[in-house]
Amino acid sequence: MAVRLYQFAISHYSEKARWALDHKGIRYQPVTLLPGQHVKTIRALTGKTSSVPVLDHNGEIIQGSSAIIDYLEEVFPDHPLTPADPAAREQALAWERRLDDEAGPAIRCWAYHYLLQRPKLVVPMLAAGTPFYNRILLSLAFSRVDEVMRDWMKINQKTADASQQVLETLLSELANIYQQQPYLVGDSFSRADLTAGALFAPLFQPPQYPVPWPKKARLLPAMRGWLEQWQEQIQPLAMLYEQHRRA
Ligand SMILES: N[C@@H](CCC(=O)N[C@@H](CS)C(=O)NCC(=O)O)C(=O)O
Repeated sequence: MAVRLYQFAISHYSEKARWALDHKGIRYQPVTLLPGQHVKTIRALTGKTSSVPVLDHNGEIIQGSSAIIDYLEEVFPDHPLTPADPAAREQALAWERRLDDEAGPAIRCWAYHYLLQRPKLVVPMLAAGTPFYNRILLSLAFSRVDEVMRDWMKINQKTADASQQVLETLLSELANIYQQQPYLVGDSFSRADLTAGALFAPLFQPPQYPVPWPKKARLLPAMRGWLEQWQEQIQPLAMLYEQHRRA
């Protein structure tokens, strides 16, 4: 039985899939691609869009973190991540959809806007898990990398500011819930919590996440300042990750 996960080390949607696989104790082989060079490989696999993560289970190809969790739940039902109760299930899926649609893109836009201004920090993160020469390649082509990434994901000061607003709303709401109860839905850990923990991980930079996180002191002051200001709301997510992220 072969399970492969096509991914970027840095991708927080890939982290969702990695966490779900680890939660279920499924052995898998990560296939870590370099952003940019991934397009050909992923399109050949899916025949569709080029986004990661993509799961290959004995030739069964599933693209997208949420579809991957659905598939794992069906084929590897042990250690479930979806509540059995129909109402709780709907609630967990609704949280996952909202976090996927709002938190994921906002964290990415906000973080890259600042990190792309620090090539020495972001290049090792983008190339993590791939052959060492990719760092050199990305460094040499950095101005083009910056241009393409900003263009592709519509990253600029205005969108970063709008993303920050989205994050503040979500972080306040999540912190408020986690202050009153241990999980977003019902009384056990579910895909809703997993999605929150994985997508927000770049804000608390857990050591298990397979990229070389930059030292706080080297971040742009605007990024560092905001992270410090929102530490209290970020903390419950960091704790959730620490408690539930099995290696
Ligand atoms: N909704 C998708 C989003 C995946 C996504 O946005 N992946 C990004 C990396 S974080 C990606 O692959 N971008 C490059 C591309 O689309 O070609 C999921 O949950 O998997």
